[in-house]
Amino acid sequence: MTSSALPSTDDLRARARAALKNIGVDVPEGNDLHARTPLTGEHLFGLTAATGADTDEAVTAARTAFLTWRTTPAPRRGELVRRLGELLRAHKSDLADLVTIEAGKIRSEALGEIQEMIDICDFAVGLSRQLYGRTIASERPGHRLAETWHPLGVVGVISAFNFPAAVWSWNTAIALVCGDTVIWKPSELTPLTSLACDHLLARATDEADAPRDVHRLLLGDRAVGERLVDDPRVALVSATGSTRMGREVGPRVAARFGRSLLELGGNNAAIVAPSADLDLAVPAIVFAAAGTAGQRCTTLRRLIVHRDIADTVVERLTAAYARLPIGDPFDDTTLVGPLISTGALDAMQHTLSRVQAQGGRVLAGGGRRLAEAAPAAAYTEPVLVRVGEQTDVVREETFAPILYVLTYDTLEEAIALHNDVPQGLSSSIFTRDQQEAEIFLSAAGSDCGIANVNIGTSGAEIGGAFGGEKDTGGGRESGSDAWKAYMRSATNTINYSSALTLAQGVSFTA
Ligand code: UN1
Repeated sequence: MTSSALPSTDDLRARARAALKNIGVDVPEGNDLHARTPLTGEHLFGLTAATGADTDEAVTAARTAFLTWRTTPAPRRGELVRRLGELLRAHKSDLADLVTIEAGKIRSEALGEIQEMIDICDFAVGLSRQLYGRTIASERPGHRLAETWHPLGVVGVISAFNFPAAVWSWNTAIALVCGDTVIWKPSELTPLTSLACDHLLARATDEADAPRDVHRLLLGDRAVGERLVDDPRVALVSATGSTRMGREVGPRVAARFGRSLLELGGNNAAIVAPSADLDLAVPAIVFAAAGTAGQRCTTLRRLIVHRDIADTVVERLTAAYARLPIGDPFDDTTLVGPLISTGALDAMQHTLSRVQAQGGRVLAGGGRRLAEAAPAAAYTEPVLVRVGEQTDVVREETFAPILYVLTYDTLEEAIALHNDVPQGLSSSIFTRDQQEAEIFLSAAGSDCGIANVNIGTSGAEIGGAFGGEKDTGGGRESGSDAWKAYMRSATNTINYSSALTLAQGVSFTA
């Protein structure tokens, strides 16, 4: 199915302008960076990019603001984030418009992304009163040992096009309550969303009487990111994107003994066991694989189905794929919007031809849509591909809606297949057998940072820590105790006796 006609680029430009105006952002002007929309693939606005000097000045300003912010009581820092959350609530619809216009998300998922921002603000406000350290039993009489958490410094946030607002908020809301200041280098593909988020935070800082430079936005290309990566004044670089990007960022930050938090590629799989409730599993699989047009880092990319039910599962998925409404993401009936660019479509088609050359068989989808109506856009049918084995193409992440279907006979084999990829972000098992579920969640089961039962791989809540192992980079963001990555701990030994007692029984009396 292809849903109704596409909006024109002029309509989208007017809608973006209106959303920015409601938020309070002046329509930007410049020539070195282009806001465009994947809905038509066309240009919206010209923008100005940050220079190297702008980047250095932003780090200086953020560093200066840090010196005040770090001693502002954490619950007061929380007031800034509470105000940001209120502004996000008030402008939820405007922000979602920008996310749809720039990232191509369907309305419901764009609103969901803004909701995720509101949720992390709420979480961070609570956290601002819970940055707990521990008291540790000392081996010495009259001594106390304590663990104290202090702000870290300037945090550089590098984010990707696919969650142009939420990933920034996970990092920023937590970093701000932790007493850090933030410099944001967003994707070049989503500058308008970034301007809107930055402006709302600036409004919140004014209203909460916080230093303006607790946050700085730098629109620009890779050179801006590289400068942040190499600047020793940036204490933590939190980068979301491809494994290739992480392989460059990680060692460069480590070379100056900076910290990095990496959220890189995923190659997420779900095991479908013979006892699975298919009425639950099939729609969960379709959302995880085709939702966001396959452009989440948590997108389901591999389905490992028990041989006895493989034909039934494939038949039901094929039927569901045939019903997927593809087209204008502003149309409420659409479930699959465009890919971010024709380059992404080319990469998808290249992967499909490689996997077919390796014996893969396309079971459903894969055709291009709306090419006549919008030749510069990239609408595609999500595709199901049956593969006999996990070839090198299957083991790569292609950022597009391709779901590979593999079969298994024993759970042991399924888990081995599951873990036999370089990435380790998200995973799930569909089963009604508790023993199978527990084995999958155990130390000998999924090797991912996220492991689920009877729910797909994508769409995690903010309360849990988010991130993955192996080529996914090892970082944890968002909930649980991910905040500790944004702070430094100090161990304090306090002697409240009048005697000098040395640890480990050492005696040293002159
Ligand atoms: C991403 O794709 O970079 O779990 C983040 C999810 C979302 C976040 C995805 N909450 O799918």
